[in-house]
Formats: sequence, C-alpha cells, structure tokens
Amino acid sequence: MRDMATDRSSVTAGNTQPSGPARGTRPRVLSGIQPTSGSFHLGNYLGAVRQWVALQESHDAFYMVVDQHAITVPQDPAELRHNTRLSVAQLLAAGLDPERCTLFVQSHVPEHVQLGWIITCLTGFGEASRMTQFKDKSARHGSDRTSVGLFTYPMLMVADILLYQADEVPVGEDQRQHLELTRTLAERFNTTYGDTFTVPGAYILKETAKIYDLQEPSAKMSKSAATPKGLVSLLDEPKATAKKVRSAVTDTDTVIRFDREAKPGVSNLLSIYSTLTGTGIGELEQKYAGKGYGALKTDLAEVMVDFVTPFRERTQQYLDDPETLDSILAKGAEKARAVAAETLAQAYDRVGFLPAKH
Ligand code: AQP
Repeated sequence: MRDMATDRSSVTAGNTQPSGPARGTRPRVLSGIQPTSGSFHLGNYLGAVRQWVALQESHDAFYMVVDQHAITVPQDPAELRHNTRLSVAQLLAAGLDPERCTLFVQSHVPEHVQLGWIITCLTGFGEASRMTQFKDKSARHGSDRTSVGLFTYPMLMVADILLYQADEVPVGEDQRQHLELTRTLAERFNTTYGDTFTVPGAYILKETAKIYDLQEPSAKMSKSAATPKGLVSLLDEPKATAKKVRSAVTDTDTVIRFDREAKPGVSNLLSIYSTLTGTGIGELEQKYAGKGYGALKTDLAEVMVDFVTPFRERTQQYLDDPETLDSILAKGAEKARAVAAETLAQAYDRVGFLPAKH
C-alpha cells in the first residue's frame, strides 16, 4: 500500500467518466455491509463504516445493507430480517445521516441482481476461481457445502458498485481483490459495448485497512474466526469488551512500539487506540514508554468502553423505532432506484436486449 492517507492511485490512474446518469458535482462513493451477524465488529467499523460516516460530508454517498450477499451462506429468515434492521440501526448509531447519504437495503433495488447477471456473463470462470475469499471459504466448508452464490458473489458486488457509477469504494483490505475485479470488468464492458460504467477506485485507509484478531494478531478480525475470544463485537456488554482488550495477545517483550512484523499484537492495539482517540502512534509510543503492556491495555479497554456504551444505546433507540427505520429505508430505496434504473437501462441497451413494450 502506498504511504499516504488513502490508496487512491487506482482512481487517478484509470477513472473513466461515461455519459451515464446525471451526476452532481461531488464524487460518488458506494459501499455495503452484510447483515450476517447480530453485531458489527471492530474491524467492520474501523475498516469501513467510520470512513462511510466521514465521506457523507464530502461525497455523494450510497450505502447499503447487502442482504442478498448474506444468503450466499445459510441464514435463518427471521434472523436475517432482524439483522438487516439491526445493521441499519448500527449504521445510524455510527453516524450515518439519511439526509446526507442514501441508505438502503440491497434487495429493495432489484436492479442489482439484474445487472449482476450481465456481469456474471462477462466474467471468466478462471478469473472468478481466483478470488481468494471464495477459495478460503470454500476450502473451510468443502465444495458440497459451498453455494454457487458464494462463487458468484464478487460479480454481484461488481454490479452493486457499477450501478451507481461510483468513483470510490470505501472498504477494508480484504475487499481489494474484488475491487480490482470490478475495475477489470468495468473496463471490459466499456471496451466491448462502449463507455457505460465509471471505473471505480478502492478507498482504503492505510491505518485501518486490516484490524487483526486480538488473540491471533496475524489473522484478520472476522466473525468467522475459530473462536470469538479475539473478536470485538460492538454490541457486546462493554464489560466483556473491556475484558477481551485486557486479555489481548501481545508478546514476551515489554516495549510498546509499532512494528507490524515483529510486534503484531501491540501494533494492532496501537492502531485501534490511535484511530479511536485521534492520537498519533508516535505520541502513544512516547506516552507508554517504560510502562508495559498492562497500562496500554487497561487504557485501551477504557477507550473501548467509552466508545461502545453510547453506540449500543443509540443502536437500541433506532431499533425501538421500526417505523422510522422503514421510512428511512423506503426513501433510500427510492433514491437508489432512480440511479440504478437509469444505469441498468443503459447497460441493457448496450448489451442488445430488446426494449420491453409496456
Ligand atoms: N478485520 C477487518 N479490518 C478492516 N476491515 C474489515 N472489514 C471486515 N473485517 C475487517 C470490512 O468491513 C466491511 C464489511 O464487511 P462484510 O460485509 O464482509 O462484513 P462481515 O461479513 O462482518 O466481515 P467478516 O467478519 O470479514 O466476515 P467473514 O469472516 O464472514 O468474511 C468491508 O468493507 C470489509 O472490508
């Protein structure tokens, strides 16, 4: 990754502005999160959602809860419905403002699946087979327990992004390969059928691109980790979160220094601490010089509690008002569909589908 705040080289290198749907003057961002668990984790928040909140001030922002991606692995229908609302409530609690961004649920905009099919037909089988997330997950579960949907999920994600002519996509490092596929397929479509799609760039913040598991600091913090001990779920009891932070794996040394290779556990804690408090890593290293890991962990546990306590309360308040949530989502879907329908119509025309006469 380049040594700058965001890795936006791909945007400046190849952005194509097609003659697509009317756009405002602000650049556009699009991103999504799966409603696959009862709570977002710290990696989701620091790697993605925090950037979404900031970008709604400067960008034309579209954010969605990707429930269609969620069913690529088995889901209980009642839980999925609940977790979709819970995800929206958490996004609002994190600071998304429906007056400043378009917030919606993926399945409310049928154009995603419609464009997804075209994108799937544009993708090589070998190309799709190289997606490392799919390879990892299918290897873990075995091919008989892996759905074809999980295999084609990156193509649906490509459609999600291209439908909105997004300039940038704020995500964590684990999505970089899917973003590269998006650029490849946008360019392929544009070359084959004529300029249609904006070629988007990844918006990945270097400091929080990958938040690591507190117990296994060489692995990404993930809800599918073998044990939840190193996973900070934002809706957990604050006391439990504090305990997880205090029990984080560090190393046998006692020096507090940022060194991703030699000291992955301490470096992860420093990144989290620095991002949540806005204190530079160098400043933290100085503050804890000679103090040992215990002091760092105790203070970070407090920072975490101060962060998750109001987050949990705000989430519950939104959840207690399903009518407001539904009305936000209805407006969001309407705004999203206006853009998505126009892009899809153009893509259908370019591909050569006969227009339907109503
Ligand atoms: N550990 C992480 N560090 C930084 N960013 C992360 N993201 C996820 N984990 C980290 C980013 O969060 C956004 C939403 O991702 P998602 O919809 O894939 O959420 P998830 O299913 O909860 O993510 P997991 O835990 O990683 O699930 P599994 O293990 O099932 O794949 C994305 O922008 C992602 O980059």
